[in-house]
Formats: sequence, structure tokens, C-alpha cells
Amino acid sequence: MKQEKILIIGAGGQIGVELTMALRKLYGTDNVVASDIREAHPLLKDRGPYLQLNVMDPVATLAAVRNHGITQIYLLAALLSATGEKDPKKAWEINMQSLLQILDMGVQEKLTKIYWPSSIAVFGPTTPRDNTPQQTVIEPGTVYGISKYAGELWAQYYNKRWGLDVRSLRYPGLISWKSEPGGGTTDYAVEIYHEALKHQKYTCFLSEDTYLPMMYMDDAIRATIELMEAPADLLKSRMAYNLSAMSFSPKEIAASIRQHIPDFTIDYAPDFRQQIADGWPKSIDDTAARTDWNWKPEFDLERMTADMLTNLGKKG
Ligand code: AKB
Repeated sequence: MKQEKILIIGAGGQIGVELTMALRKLYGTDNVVASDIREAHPLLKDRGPYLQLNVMDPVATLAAVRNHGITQIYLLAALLSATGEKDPKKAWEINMQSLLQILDMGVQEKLTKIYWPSSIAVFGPTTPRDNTPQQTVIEPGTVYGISKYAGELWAQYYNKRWGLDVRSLRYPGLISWKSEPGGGTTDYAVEIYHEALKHQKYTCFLSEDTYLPMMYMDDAIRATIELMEAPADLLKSRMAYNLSAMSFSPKEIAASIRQHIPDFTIDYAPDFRQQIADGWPKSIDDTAARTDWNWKPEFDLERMTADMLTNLGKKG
């Protein structure tokens, strides 16, 4: 079997840093080329092949693929929900052009697999909000969500038309301590741990009872790799899979932090991100992922809080 060579685009982002480290463990450091428009994230610096690469430059991206003999691409570069609402045209351009270019490259260079993340942001205010099913009303309310839903349809189209093996997950909000989130509506659930340790208080930009689907990064990385390793014939959906682990509100995450830091206090100052959150599901039905490729989460809110506070505390 030919050795797979992986290119990760957007390796310096919240998912990219940890996914790069996990894939390097699995495939060998030299077989996973990390790239980002920025300089290498401190956790990736001098720890394996790294390219400073702008995915919007198709010539440089194709050169990277050919020079490194790339067989698989993980395209993680994107503008997320909150940043996207500040400049919708830019978000559309970056999120869509990068995907279409990588899909074309996938066909042209005969790549074996492509990974591209989708999000719960595909769902909108008209979607049923509790236990949102895999297939349901999908009318996204943000440009980020529109780009993710359009992207899912393009991925499915390239699979059906060209046989390209593109795989995708609808990530919930992701919580991590190794790498920082940026520009998302669910980012409060990371900031809150940092602020709890530093100042024992946090002002949340969502209201206290805003329930959203969430997941610890360890689960998200494992889900991504399990989906990518699954035999193709098990994947009944070529749209992105719903993925679920836990669902909580700011009030509940604050209570779980208080179990470890009793003096922690929270107050609320909802901003424009409240409206985005109000259009998203409260919880997700991921039966298709569980049935097709055996998905099962390991972290709930209590376990995640203990792990986040321990690791962020050590980091100092
Ligand atoms: C965001 O909040 O925009 C992201 C997402 C749910 O895709 N974390």
C-alpha cells in the first residue's frame, strides 16, 4: 500500500494544532505537512514539516501538493460564525474558494481523501432545536452556516460526479486547552476556563440559559480520525455527519467550574453573538455517525471541566 502523505491547511487553528499532532503520531511526523497563512504555532514550531501557505493562492498550494507528494488534504482554514458576520463577503470568498480549489485539486491530482469540517451552523432558526436530526430543515442564518451548507453539497457533488472521497463532520462548539479558538460563537466555553483560573470571574457574551451542543477537543480529534479511517462503504452519507457529545448553558458550565473554584462568579452581557446562538440547535442527534462508523463520545461536562482546569492550571 502506498504511504499516505497528508497536507493540513489551517494547521495553526484550534483544531489544526491538535489534529496535526495526532496525525503525526499515527502516520509519522515526516508524512504530515502542516501549513497555515501564519507562522508556525508554538506547538508545531520545529516539530515537523511546516509551510507558510495561503490557501487562496492556488499556484502555491498546488506546488506544495506536488513538491511533497501529498495524497490527502485536511482543509481547516475558514472564517467562523462571529468573524464571518463582520465581513460576510470575505467569509464567503475564503470559505468557498478554498474548498472549490481543493476539490478540483483532489480530482486533478487523484488525492485519496479530503477532510473538510462542517458545523452545527448549517442549521438555522427554522430547524427543530432539540435533538436536531441529520436530515431536517436547513436554512442557515449566518454566512458561515451558508458556506458550510453549500460546501457540504459541493463535497457530495464531487463524490457522486468524480468519485472524490471527501469526508466531513458537523462539529459542535469545541473546547480545548492546547490551542486557542478564534471568531466563533461558542468560544465563550473556552474563555470561561481561562478567566476562571486567572480572575475567578467571567462576563459571558451569551445569556445564562443559552444551550448549545459542545464537545471536548480530544473527542473531536478522535471522531475526525475515526471518520477518516472508516472503510468508504460504511459511509452512507456524503453530506457531513451530525456529531454530538454534550449540551450545556453558560449557567451550567459556570456551576461545573464552581465545583473546583468555589469563588468563581459569572455575569452576562449578551452581544450580537446571542442572535447567532439563538438560531442554532440546543442538542444534536448523531445516530447516523454512531450507526455508520461507530461514533461514541467519551467526555461529558464534569470530566471536561476537570481536565481543562488541570491542564490550563499546569500551563500557568
Ligand atoms: C462557531 O462558533 O462559529 C464554531 C462552530 C460551532 O462551528 N465554533
